[in-house]
Amino acid sequence: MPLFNEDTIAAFATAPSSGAVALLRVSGPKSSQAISCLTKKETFTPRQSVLVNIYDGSQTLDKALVVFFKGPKSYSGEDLFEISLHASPYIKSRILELLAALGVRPAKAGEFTMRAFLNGKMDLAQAQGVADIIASKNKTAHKAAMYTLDGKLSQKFKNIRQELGDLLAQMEVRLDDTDEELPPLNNAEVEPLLRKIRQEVDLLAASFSTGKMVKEGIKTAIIGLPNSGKSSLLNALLGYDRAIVSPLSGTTRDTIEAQISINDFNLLLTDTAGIREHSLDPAEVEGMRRSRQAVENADLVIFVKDAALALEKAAAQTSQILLEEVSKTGKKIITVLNKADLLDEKQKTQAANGDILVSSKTGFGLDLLKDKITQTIGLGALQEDDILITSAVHYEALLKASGELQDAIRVIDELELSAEHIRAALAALKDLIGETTPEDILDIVFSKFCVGK
Ligand SMILES: Nc1nc2c(ncn2[C@@H]2O[C@H](COP(=O)(O)OP(=O)(O)OP(=O)(O)O)[C@@H](O)[C@H]2O)c(=O)[nH]1
Ligand SMILES: [Mg+2]
Repeated sequence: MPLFNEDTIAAFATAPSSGAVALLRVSGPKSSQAISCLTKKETFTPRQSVLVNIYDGSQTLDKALVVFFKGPKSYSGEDLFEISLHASPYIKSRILELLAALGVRPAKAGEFTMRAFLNGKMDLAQAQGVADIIASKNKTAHKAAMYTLDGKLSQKFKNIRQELGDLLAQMEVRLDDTDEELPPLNNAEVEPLLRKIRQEVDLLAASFSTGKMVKEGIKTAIIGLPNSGKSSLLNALLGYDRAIVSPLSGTTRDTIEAQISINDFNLLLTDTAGIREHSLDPAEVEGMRRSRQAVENADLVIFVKDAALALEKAAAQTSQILLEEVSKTGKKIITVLNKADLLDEKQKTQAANGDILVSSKTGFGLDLLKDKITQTIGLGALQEDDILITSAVHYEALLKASGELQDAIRVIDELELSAEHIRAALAALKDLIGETTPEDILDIVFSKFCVGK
């Protein structure tokens, strides 16, 4: 594949705002020339770190460590420099200006990795792994990303493609075989093979919902009647006072979001306004609308009941009606009986009824709740070598392949038609590792990267 352009690009690989040192990357055909101009040093030995002055005209702008990577043995596959500068906002903006004057333009998001892909340093699935590893916030997300980066996901895609390619080849020789010299394919063997391949594709596609939760976090809405202790539970899980708590019912109006890490997963918690049957206050009505919206958006609902009221028939019934409404969304729900500290042992057994007993006040039951969360969402059962799809581009390609395979099975008795669907399934699978990926898909993949990677 030819390199899509000849520009030389530069960008900081480190975060814009913090740190003592900033790492600048310069990649492309003019990089040696540009760095020589800035440093007044003619040549750089590849992979050797040297301390040099960076000049701004006759003035020294900074003392910097420079490492040169000669293409193709570099991250991008081109001549590439990594320059460690002092992270002064002035130095950082000035060096980009000096480079621009030498014909080096700022890099776009993901452009170094896009070049690495176009120069054959990695396939598209692995490039996705680069973005995922940078974004990984916990052990599980990190593991899934490392699998992708290591090429294990690519290998899986390639194995499926190989099997399908072999089968298609068999079909195609028979389509070309007008004299019918070859025995026809035995559909009693072809069909189970196609089904097996489709099952593998479907399994990978099905891992997307888990993969997405692992990567982005489990969206969890805290729902219940007013005053049940939703905001208190949010604060207790977080370990600090994020939301306002008060004995008055109807305290929370806006939804409040916060993140925590539990059992190696990320939880995106949303505290919501308590839902009651009637309210004349427009702000509260809007708050309740947002609570219901939070349920719609959630992967998981924590439904909070008030232990102080659990033994009162009318209150328990109101809570039950709301729970039934939430259940109708089909979302996964964990019911929690909060304020357990107000109950004696006998009342606890009476009231709990399958709910998880917690006290946001004392912290009682929170660990059990955390375990229940990972269990309910199915992440507790994740195996060591489970491969997870985390990219929407991969997911869609797999769905497309699965649909084509289904069609191929349906028309299995018509060799030509069936082969056509298998060809389409193969094309979708090729998109996954970027063998034939159209440019718009590449743009989607790489636009999600940070600048400097
Ligand atoms: N004893 C006891 N009191 C609690 C507990 N959790 C919350 N409370 C009290 O219950 C009252 C309501 O708590 P909030 O957390 O504001 O309840 P909420 O569900 O967020 O209420 P709204 O935002 O109005 O819907 C406050 O007075 C809390 O101190 C608990 O575990 N034990
Ligand atoms: Mg509240």
